[in-house]
Amino acid sequence: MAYVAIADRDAPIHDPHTFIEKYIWSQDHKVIAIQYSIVAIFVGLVALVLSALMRLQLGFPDQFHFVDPSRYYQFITMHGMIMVIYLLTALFLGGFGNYLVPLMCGARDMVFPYMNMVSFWVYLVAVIVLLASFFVPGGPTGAGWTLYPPQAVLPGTPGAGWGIILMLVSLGIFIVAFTMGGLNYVTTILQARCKGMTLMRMPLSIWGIFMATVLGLLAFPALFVSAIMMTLDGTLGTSFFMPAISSMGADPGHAGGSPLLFQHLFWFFGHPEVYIVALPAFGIVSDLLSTHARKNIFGYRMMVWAILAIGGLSFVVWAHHMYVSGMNPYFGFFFATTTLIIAVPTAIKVYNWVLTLWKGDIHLTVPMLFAIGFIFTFIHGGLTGLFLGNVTVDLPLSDTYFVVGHFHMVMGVSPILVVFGAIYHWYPKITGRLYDDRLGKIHFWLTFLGTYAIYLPMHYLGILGVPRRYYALGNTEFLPESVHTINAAITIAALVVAGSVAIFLYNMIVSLWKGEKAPPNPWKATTLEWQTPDTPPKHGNWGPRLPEVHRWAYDYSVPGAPDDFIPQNVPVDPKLGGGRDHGKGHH
Ligand code: HEM
Ligand SMILES: [Cu+2]
Repeated sequence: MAYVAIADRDAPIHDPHTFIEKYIWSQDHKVIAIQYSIVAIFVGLVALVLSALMRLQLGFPDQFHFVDPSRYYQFITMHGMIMVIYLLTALFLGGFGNYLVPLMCGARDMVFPYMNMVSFWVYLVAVIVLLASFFVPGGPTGAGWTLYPPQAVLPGTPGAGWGIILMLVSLGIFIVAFTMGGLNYVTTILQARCKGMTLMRMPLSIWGIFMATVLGLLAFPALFVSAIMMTLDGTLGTSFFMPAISSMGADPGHAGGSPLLFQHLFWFFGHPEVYIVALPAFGIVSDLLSTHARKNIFGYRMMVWAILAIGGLSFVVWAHHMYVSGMNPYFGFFFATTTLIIAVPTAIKVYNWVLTLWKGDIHLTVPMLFAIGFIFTFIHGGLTGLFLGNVTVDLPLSDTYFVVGHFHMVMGVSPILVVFGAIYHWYPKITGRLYDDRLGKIHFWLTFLGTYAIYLPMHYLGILGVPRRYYALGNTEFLPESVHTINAAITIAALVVAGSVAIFLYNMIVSLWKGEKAPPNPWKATTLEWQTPDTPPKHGNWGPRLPEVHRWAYDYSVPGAPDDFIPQNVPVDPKLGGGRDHGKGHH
């Protein structure tokens, strides 16, 4: 018998019997999480290959003639969109969200398991529609991941026929899938936590996933309507975004639309999207740091409020992406101010991560290495964000490689490091096997050092004036010769990093069979997912009885306790310390 918990009550749920019900049309959040992750990682590898092709062109412009200007635009667009939406958003929420929410909250499954299953299959359709655009006449859209009209739908832009329509349709389908999943995560977190799991006892991973999902539910609709409106502009000749314009000597028949309206709608979604990716990473990295430093997270309450504050503020900064659009200077002043205010809760989080490590019993495990790597890359990406957030500094840097360096550091590499750390951290629970530690460490060092070799020089290129989205620089007069040498070096580093992904995949796949059997709680962690009766957990997660929670998620190294960790479901012994509880004061 399997159960679903609504609040503290157990009720029977759909019990699968056949192979197909268990692993294909599965309603088990853990299977759905793995399905989401595999598809996201697969499509992410496509984006990685595209970036390697672009880098080959940029590093050795005379050797690789198969990347012509049109292809280059198409590759940029598909690479950017896939990385942000179809890899990172899908992996953090559809993957980790699905796996962790019920387990960390002490629930048997999501509240709406059937809708959860449909969410994955709709996501798969979105990915197929997206990838189909590689095979249609004209190929995928080359409008840039920002899809700005009017060029996105005008002939002359690669993929202006089929490509852009498939992109917009795919995004629409993705948003439907996300909404079905997202309503599940939010409802499950609010309604299906086990007894004793107060909001202020939830692990920060759950807080991050929760807030990111709320942001998604509020931000994606802006993209959804823009996708519909632009599809109509492109197919039926409406003029929501298309102004009166002549294109290649002809009149495409549009009048009165506003391209700027699209930019506002896009970035009203686009900026919170950065935090849809970042907040789950913030939450997860907090738990990794605490667990592997054997110390409670520093300033738990502050961390929760910072997540909420960052999420709220992320809706009032969007026009910092539009400083060069000719906006009223007062408007720019407002958005620069809000942007800089976001730095405050963000900096608080960084200080708290560092203070969590302070005097900790730091174990340099593979997940910990990735978590510490994240602190570095996030600080560096965040600092250049302060530059770009100021209108006057942004104007000359806009659309240069400084921007490419900044956003890859802060929302490309940083979340990816957390993704890797999280996969290494939860792999023993998900698969029941241990991976090869040495390969994991090699993977870390190649990725971490390679990342800096790729992105640090890009800031310098940008200050020299190397423009973004150019497929070749030619013999541009104002750029010194060193630019070409640097570009070649960046490409070599990028190929090394891309190659190191093979080590990761090899380790993850081969360890499924060759890896040692994992103990149920190899990291001696406190959170509930490590306390399941089976490893990997079975459908329904908890056997006959739901867990009951007695303490927060961070009872590491409690003075006087026999072990250096006390799981959340261990009752509080009044003679011992621990059991700190931010929701209701002490016991
Ligand atoms: C080794 C890994 C990666 C490499 C080598 C790489 C390389 C590149 C290159 C060469 C460009 C085009 C730059 C230009 O000409 O303007 C680009 C753009 C971009 N990348 Fe990456 N990238 C990597 C990982 C990522 C990740 C993880 C993300 C996730 C956020 C990401 C997001 C983007 C975005 C949003 C764009 C902008 C696309 C546009 O301008 O429309 N990249 N990347
Ligand atoms: Cu932004």
